[in-house]
Amino acid sequence: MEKEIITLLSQREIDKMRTAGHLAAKLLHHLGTLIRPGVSTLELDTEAERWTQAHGAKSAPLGYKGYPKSICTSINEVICHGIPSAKQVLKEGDIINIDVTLIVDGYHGDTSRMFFVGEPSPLARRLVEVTDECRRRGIAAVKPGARVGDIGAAIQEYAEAQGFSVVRDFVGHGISNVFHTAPQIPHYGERGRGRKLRPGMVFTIEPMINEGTYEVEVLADGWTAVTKDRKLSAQCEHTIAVTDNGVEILTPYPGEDEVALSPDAA
Ligand code: EYL
Ligand code: CO
Repeated sequence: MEKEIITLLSQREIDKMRTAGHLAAKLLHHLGTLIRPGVSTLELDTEAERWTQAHGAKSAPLGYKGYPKSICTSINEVICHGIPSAKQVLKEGDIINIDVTLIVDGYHGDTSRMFFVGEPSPLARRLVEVTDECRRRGIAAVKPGARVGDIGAAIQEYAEAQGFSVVRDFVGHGISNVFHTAPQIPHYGERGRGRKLRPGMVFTIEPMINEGTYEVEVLADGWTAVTKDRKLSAQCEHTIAVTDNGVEILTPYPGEDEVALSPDAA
């Protein structure tokens, strides 16, 4: 197989990715403060678009391949690409992923996380905690010289040991002044396989972890991806950069460490 070209970003470009990423994380936090029973996902989308424009940024999903809204809102059995709607009203016990991608000065920041609507079931809470830990472990596998397969292996090993499954049909992706580019980052795989990571590579890690089967079904709307067995799914996403000695999270959530060095990095 021909090797795809993976663009390495300059320090100046990574600075722009950081600006976009930090603003995306700030929007995600803002939307989180609005979550409560009775709020519709359309209200979240409307506020996201207003906030984005007020901050001089652009929503990347809006119009991307015809996508009709500014954010994705994926509730319970929805894996990803849930479309905000007035008919979709949050209720006590729901778990919801909000996924935002902002464009600032031409560069993208892509991040998502789970929120609880009131009190989740113990199972839902555990699924969300495991998904968060999967992202953390995937990011910790990133350093120069490591391979793409190391990331997926770290995620898959932990998720399956916890009794959950890893979605195959959607993967992380390179991101820069384009929304989606090489490399693809599967959240499953084998250590030592795949492309070698080099300083300047920038991509997302966005594991989708399911309670039951990893199989996906896309609803008749053509966008919404749900679990085939309609059991719960959770996802969280960061945009990261490979640095000279490890990894930088470009979309740190308020309170989260901005720079996460690999455990064995200097
Ligand atoms: C648009 C395009 C099918 C998003 C992401 C919105 C949705 C379904 C075709 C990836 C790919 C968000 O946020 C994303 N990744 O982290 N497409 C996306 N769309 C869309
Ligand atoms: Co995203």
